[in-house]
Amino acid sequence: MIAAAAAGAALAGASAWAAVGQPHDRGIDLQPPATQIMQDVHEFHTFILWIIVAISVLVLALLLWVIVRYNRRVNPTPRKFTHNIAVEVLWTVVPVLILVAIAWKSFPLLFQQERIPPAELTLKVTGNSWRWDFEYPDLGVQFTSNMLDEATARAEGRPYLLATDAPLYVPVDTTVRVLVTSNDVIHSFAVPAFGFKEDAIMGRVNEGWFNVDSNLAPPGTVVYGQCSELCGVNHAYMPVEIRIVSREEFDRWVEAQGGSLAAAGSPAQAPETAPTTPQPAPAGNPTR
Ligand SMILES: [Cu+2]
Repeated sequence: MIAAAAAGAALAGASAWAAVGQPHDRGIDLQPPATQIMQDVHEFHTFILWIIVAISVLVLALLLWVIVRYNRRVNPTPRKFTHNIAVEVLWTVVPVLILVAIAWKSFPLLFQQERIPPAELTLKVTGNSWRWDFEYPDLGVQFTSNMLDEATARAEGRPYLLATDAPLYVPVDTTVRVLVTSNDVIHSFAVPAFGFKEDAIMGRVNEGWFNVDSNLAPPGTVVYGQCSELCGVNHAYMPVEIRIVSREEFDRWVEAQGGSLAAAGSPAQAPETAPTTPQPAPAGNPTR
């Protein structure tokens, strides 16, 4: 699907970046995944979809059966019994089994999302009314990302309401720990292709992580996200644009931003070494 998006972008002559997470004609279903987590979310979604289809078909069949077989004309004198042990056991046990099956699939996924693996890179995201501030604290990179105005977006062939004047660069196959907070009201940093959504709350730091899989989203892919918490009048105008790049290109970008790769944890400096030393838990975050 990403390849198709790449072809689409190339045909449109839009940009060298293959866009994901952008509306398109006859679009249905979730966005193409860029991380293994989102790949698993896709599979879980398919699993749940088949359960829903089976239940809907069963209920529809039962309704039709009752309508046809037990209406007043066909069945003028109904029987008066009120209990049937077999049916009662069945309609209790079967839903329990369905719920167990859903839990068996969903809980591991939830734990995987919430348990942050040793990270090579830390990204701090701060929500503002109405823009995002991004920071790689270990690399000395810090910048503000505003939505691209309509004229510029149209001129550059980039999606208005999704493109930004300062995209965030993220290296492939790198575990990135994300700290999310806010300067004012509650925002939510959401990147569907990453399977990532975390509330940005003032005075608190929420944590999450992602690792872009180069098999799912090769360097040159751009993914889009948005604020997913109704945060005020310009809520719809604080998009997220993330460019997925190789580690080499990421290093060049860091240097162009005035950052330093000398800091520990840089993927270019220490790809083989142990992950960065664990940092103390963010203050004021008692729930995690
Ligand atoms: Cu917001």
